[in-house]
Amino acid sequence: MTTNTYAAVDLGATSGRVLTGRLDGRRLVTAEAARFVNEPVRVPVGDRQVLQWDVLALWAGARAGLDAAHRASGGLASVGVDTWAVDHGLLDADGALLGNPVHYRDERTAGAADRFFAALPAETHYAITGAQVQPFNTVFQLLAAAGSAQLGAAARVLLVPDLLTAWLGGAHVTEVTNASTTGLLDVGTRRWSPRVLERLDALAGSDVSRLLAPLVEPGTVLGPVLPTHGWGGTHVVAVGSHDTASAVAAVPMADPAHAAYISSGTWSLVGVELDAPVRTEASRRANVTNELGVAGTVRYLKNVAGLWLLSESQRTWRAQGRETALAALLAAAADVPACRTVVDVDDPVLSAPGDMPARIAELARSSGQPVPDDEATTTRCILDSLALAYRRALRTVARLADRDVRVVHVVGGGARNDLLCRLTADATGLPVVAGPVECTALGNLLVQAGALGDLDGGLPAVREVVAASSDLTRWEPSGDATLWDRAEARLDALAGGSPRR
Ligand code: LFR
Repeated sequence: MTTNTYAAVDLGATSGRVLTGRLDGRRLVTAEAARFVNEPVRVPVGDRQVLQWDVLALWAGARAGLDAAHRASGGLASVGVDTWAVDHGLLDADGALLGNPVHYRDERTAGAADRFFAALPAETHYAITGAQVQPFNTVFQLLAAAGSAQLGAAARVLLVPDLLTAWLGGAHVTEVTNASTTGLLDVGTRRWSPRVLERLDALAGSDVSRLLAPLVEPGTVLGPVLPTHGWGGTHVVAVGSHDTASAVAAVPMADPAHAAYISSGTWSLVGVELDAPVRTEASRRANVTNELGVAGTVRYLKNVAGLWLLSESQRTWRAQGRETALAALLAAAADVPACRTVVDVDDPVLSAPGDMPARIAELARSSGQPVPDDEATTTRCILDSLALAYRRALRTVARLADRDVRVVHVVGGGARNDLLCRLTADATGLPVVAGPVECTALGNLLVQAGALGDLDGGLPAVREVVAASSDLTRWEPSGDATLWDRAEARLDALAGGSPRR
């Protein structure tokens, strides 16, 4: 038995946490050292209110958690950082951060993708990167920032987890799982794509690509923490720094060839694990992404809007002094008839922060469906619509990857949303295995254990440890999918008659 304690800094779009883990035989014993909110802030820049991450508050929360973890454990063996994808900070030549990372939900990238694809056809870009097109991909963010004083002054660009990793240990690197979300990486070679970089530089009118840091694979020990932190003996390890990569690494799939996962948090990432990317034209048209995973894998998945719709609704209701406790919302929603109203959860009107219940009501009204008008009907509409979106995404991914999916694993915060898990089983017609909730942090911790030589056996071993260390709940499908078939047909009809992918 090893006595090493690892610490995971895991930052999500609404909260951050520091978890410690220690192997006890084939089990991982975890403890929470800190949990803190992540509250993005709008700040005027010129005539715009730019939505930014409060990265210094996140750093302070992580630092305090690591201090506590260091004291409680008698010394941490290692630390690894994961966060959401695509966003980044710009540093000057001294290594000072030039400004807050801009939030991927900020509107500054409007039109950037079209400008980029006018210079490099979308087909060519996908054939290289295998990356889905989202308005916020790093490549479009950098293009949108072209000509800004900040980009002009920058000597380095670091993705958010790499920024915190640099503050912990000093090294400037970009970890590949997150790099694969930038739209700048060749997913086949796992290296930056010279062709894409050359186009970005030409369009931006400057040498943006010189800002990129060298790539590292997850599981690389980067070196000791900076002496100034006062945690002598602790190493910084590059983990799957994209939160979804850490989560997928830890999904307790016994047979990955016949399993799908839904990493269910602010987003729902619905996909399968592959050995090689799928970069067909059909895949591009369906906007399925090939993100890099831990241990040489590919995460072939679709981004579906997730519990963001519910958390934004709760934020709105809280401001109105109304009911927001999740248990109460789910209990009330369970009594509303299924699929009464379904909306396209990926409708762009739902992507920016704001009054989600009002926007959902408007989508229902304009499509001639019953209008959700209270907490119960709105929550039910969100959960039914999510389950329906999962069904479609799963079928698309399985078809394009030629996979026979027999079980769906739901991990992350959504794993404790019993109603959503049950609806997901019903809508997909597949058994759902729910848990663990803290899958991302577990994946982060166990990649560190592997990097330090405390856990052999790669991903199968990681998943065995997760299964042995977690309480998992199984949900069987009800067997009658008629309701969901009809709801899907209704949504297709609303989308203009053509079945959506
Ligand atoms: C989930 C996630 C998704 C990514 C989105 C934006 O937290 O990392 O994988 O597409 O956030 O970065």
